[in-house]
Amino acid sequence: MSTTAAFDDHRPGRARLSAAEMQAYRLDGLVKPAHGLGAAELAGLRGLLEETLAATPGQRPESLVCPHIEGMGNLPAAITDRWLAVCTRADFLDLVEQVLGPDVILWGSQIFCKPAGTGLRVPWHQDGHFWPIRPLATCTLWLALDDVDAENSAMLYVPGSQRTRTLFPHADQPSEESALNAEMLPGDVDLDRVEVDALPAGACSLHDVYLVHGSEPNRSARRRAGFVIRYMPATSHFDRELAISTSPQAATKFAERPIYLLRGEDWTGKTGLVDLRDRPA
Ligand SMILES: O=C(O)CCC(=O)C(=O)O
Repeated sequence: MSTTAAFDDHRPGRARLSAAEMQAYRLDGLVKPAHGLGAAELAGLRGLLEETLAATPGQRPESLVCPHIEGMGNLPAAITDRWLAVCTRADFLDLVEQVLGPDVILWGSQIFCKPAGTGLRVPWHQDGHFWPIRPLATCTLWLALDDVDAENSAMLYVPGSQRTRTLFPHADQPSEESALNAEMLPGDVDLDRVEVDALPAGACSLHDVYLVHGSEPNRSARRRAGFVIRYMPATSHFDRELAISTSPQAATKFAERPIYLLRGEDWTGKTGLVDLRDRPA
């Protein structure tokens, strides 16, 4: 497994999506920015992942929800603070600000670590089916902690499937073999147009809340680990009353979890935000 990042060490200053990257996000619903982690940062995060897995015995590693929040999954602050620092990185916020606008909320994160040979399937879905955000809007940053490709079950997606800005029906299908408890109907997934979100370790992709995506079980001999960070614009409301269950394996605790304002202003005033705008990068 490679531990060599494909990028130079992160430099201070703003990270930018190029015009072509912005266009790809608008057209395809997913973009792989040229910006990524340096080798030392990647090594640190992979160590943090190992500590997190060691601290959560008995939990499926595809479904470690919100490791940035103390107490979620019984994680200690010594671990959660470091995941929170990843979620609040200035360069990541610079990237998502370009697609969400200047008012940025951190409302969730998840480790999707599929062990070699045993990783669960992530059924075809649109994120927005599961999430109590109104108006519906979120940009997910998927950060590769291993090299991920078709062989070790990288995320699959249908480019352009986000463009209708509608949610397709999802059928309830709770299963111990699956990381989510609902799946889109087969006729609504255009399998002829599927692409692979292949990324070298340290790289990330950004995807839209309406994008059709999923992933297969990991049948390879290589682990497939990613850390996903969920950002929404503070012009939307995270409605804690609309809490629904997303996963057979994980407690999402939508009603009580801390949700953080990271940049700009809270325009709805209804979510109940923790102000982290002054947190040092
Ligand atoms: O990592 C995966 O396989 C799925 C991730 C996903 O569904 C998401 O980030 O929204």
